[in-house]
Amino acid sequence: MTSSDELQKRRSSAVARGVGSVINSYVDSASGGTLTDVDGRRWIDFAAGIAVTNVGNSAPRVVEAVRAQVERFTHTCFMVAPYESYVAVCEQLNALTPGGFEKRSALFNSGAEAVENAVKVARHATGRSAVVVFDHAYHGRTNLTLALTAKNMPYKHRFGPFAGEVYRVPMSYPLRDGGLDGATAATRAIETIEKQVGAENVAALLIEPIQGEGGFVVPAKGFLPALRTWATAAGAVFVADEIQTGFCRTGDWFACQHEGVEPDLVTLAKGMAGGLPLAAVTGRAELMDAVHVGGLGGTYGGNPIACAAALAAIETMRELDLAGAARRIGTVLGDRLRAVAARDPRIAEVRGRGAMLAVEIVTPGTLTPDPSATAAVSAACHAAGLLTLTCGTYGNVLRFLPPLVISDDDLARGLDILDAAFG
Ligand code: PLZ
Repeated sequence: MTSSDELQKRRSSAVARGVGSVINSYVDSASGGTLTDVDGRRWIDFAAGIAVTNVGNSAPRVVEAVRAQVERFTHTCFMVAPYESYVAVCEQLNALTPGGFEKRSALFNSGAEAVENAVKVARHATGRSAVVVFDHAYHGRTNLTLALTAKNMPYKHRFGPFAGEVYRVPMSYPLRDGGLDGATAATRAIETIEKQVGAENVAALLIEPIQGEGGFVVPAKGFLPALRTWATAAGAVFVADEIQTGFCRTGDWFACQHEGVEPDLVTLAKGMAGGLPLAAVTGRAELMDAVHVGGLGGTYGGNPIACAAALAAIETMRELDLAGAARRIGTVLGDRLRAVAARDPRIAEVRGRGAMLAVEIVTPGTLTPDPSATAAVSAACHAAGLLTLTCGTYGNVLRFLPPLVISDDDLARGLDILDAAFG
């Protein structure tokens, strides 16, 4: 088999430099909680392809469903000749997402495309244009979603000008806002909106219930409910971006459920289809159905193979109670991280929920971010065969997103590597 070194050489003269990779090893195969590279090395997976393979890689039901579908038909375009699985995925999403009200869904290919479409729906339904987003937010890499994303490097740098009518307001970030309670942090955000945008101009308030790329920032309790209440009063559409938090990751089907928040629209992707590209906007029927026939779509959105995979992945999550699995993983992982934090003063905070946990790394005794220590710990994990990811506005957050089907054994071995990587 071609080695990773050889592939890396071929890559540098074939693949655009702008597309990066976390590791230089090339994957040969992957299953529940592990990857095997072309050099024969086994990796423990604490990344799940950035919270995608919640049901594991090549999950048995997903493989079977994809195989059956690929033999029946591969693509007709739902806008040309519709098929059942698209409808069935929408039915599942309408039933699973928070809120007992009547819902509709539309399917797309990527998270960014789902976010773009949530903004289209909110603007169309309200007749307003402003979109409110938060500090540290991440919503994608297309032009509109780059405007919604907060961080310059590497996402936005020299890619402007960006779409207009996007307004950024302060997030609740307990470690870095002096521990503001949720209600106070919400008041701060709302005052900014009312002063700088005007409540009556807001089409959508868009928020990740736990921020992903921005650093696994968990807002203080009460922050999301207060914003939800404000959006209702203002006639603005409350959009929860559950692209990274969704599908059992945080120990519930969706992170909003933790505080009983019912968004008007939810954006979904990643975990929903066991690794196949599929995304969705799900929400209030009167908003979704406000758009004229033909106003939403795309060639591949809701591709039949991806829909078959999603139905199988959702069935797997139900059958194996992967929300429960995420809570169990969170307990084991959290206990270990807190034990490491107790002896290592570089860890300012252990945070997250369920199987979406992280540590924020600083210069001891301060809140000064230490991205180089973060990169060094991550590199030590990689050297020992544990795939970890970093994130955060300051690049100083080490995050853990194991597949929810990871075995106790692999989880324990991964944690031993992680523990040792802190020295
Ligand atoms: N919204 C909350 O987490 C994708 C990005 C990786 P796409 N996060 C991983 C990278 O560096 O490109 C994400 C997300 C949230 C939207 C998105 C965008 O989803 O499927 O990557 O377009």
